[in-house]
Amino acid sequence: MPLARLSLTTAGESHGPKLTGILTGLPSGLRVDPAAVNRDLARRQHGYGRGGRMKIERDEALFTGGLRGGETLGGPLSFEIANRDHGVWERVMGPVEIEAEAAAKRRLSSPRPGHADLAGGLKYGRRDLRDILERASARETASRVAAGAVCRALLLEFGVEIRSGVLSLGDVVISEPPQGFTFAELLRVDEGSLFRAIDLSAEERMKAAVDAATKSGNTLGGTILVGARGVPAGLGSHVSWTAKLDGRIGQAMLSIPSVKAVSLGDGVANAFRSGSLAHDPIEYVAGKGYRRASNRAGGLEGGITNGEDVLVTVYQKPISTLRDGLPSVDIDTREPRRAAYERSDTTAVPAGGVIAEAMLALVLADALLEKTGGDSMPEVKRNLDGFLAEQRRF
Ligand code: EPS
Repeated sequence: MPLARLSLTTAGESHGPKLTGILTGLPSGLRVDPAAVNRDLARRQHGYGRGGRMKIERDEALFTGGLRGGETLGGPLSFEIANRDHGVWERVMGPVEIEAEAAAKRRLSSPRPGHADLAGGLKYGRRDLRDILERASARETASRVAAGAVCRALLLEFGVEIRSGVLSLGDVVISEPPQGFTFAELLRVDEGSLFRAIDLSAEERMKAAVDAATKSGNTLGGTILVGARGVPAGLGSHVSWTAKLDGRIGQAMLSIPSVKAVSLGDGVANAFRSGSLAHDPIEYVAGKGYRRASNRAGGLEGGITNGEDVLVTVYQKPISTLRDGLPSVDIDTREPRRAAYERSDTTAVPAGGVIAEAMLALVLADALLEKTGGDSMPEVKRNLDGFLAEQRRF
């Protein structure tokens, strides 16, 4: 499991009445600003290449437990996000009652290659593959973004900031500067832009690529850099494989729908370099402490943060719902049949960055609280300050 102290449970189907999230393990006294949470939810909905659904939804988190007057109490934090689209799906997706005829019309019997449809149907014994689709849908990530926004608020109290930016979309790839991408590039991302790309000048080509894909019924993946700065050294641990923070970040990122690969720092590039060019020389700067001349490790060594910026690249495959359907089989006839098409997105890469930020916030907040302990924000702060003072004496 990637989480040591926090836990996040999400519930809800894509076209069900609502999404629900429960985040446990937070200290008391954390200020949660619903407007900030809703800003992240809106950022997730933003981005060129989404389908019709995003015009229907207006995601907002309604906090229902664990908060009083905008401050956490230390108990489970619960929230809900309504699915506006449920209005037209009620007869098909009612949690207690459905209408057989309406449900039969929306039944899915030819699974989409690349989606959970068939594997999930086989596992759960559900012959209406909608029973799998609805929960496997990336709609669920709205709950993660809301929980991530709360974790982001906690991290910000301790000077940790998280950002992301799109590095490539389809075959439009932003060229890497000689020193590699750094957190500085993430600070320049224009949140109002179409793709949240690291280089705004690439967006026109990205738009053309998305338009061409939409026109031909295709979909596009991409790569995203997500980073955190201000992360103290000493989060995570080398002592056992489950404690290693690089593994915990990897699991969190790979759990995002469509994310199929993760690189920590120059993780992928380093596999092609010799050792003398793959690591980060250690320096000591009086008054500042230990520093690195470069950050190829992406802020993680031996499963522990080293005080440099945490940098993670996530690789998103193209969405597996294609307008013309990929070759598949009808589970009723077992004859070849094109996969079913449901309204979907051409690309969700810009949203992927916001989701990756949320997952990084969740894992880093968890690792920070794991290190500090503490039931209240002042206690967490006192313990962190003590730990940082020890580091300065090291
Ligand atoms: C998704 C299919 C689309 C996306 C959805 C993820 O939904 P629909 O079938 O209702 O058009 O829009 O993403 C969201 C609803 C969201 O909030 O991100 C899928 O199959 O994964």
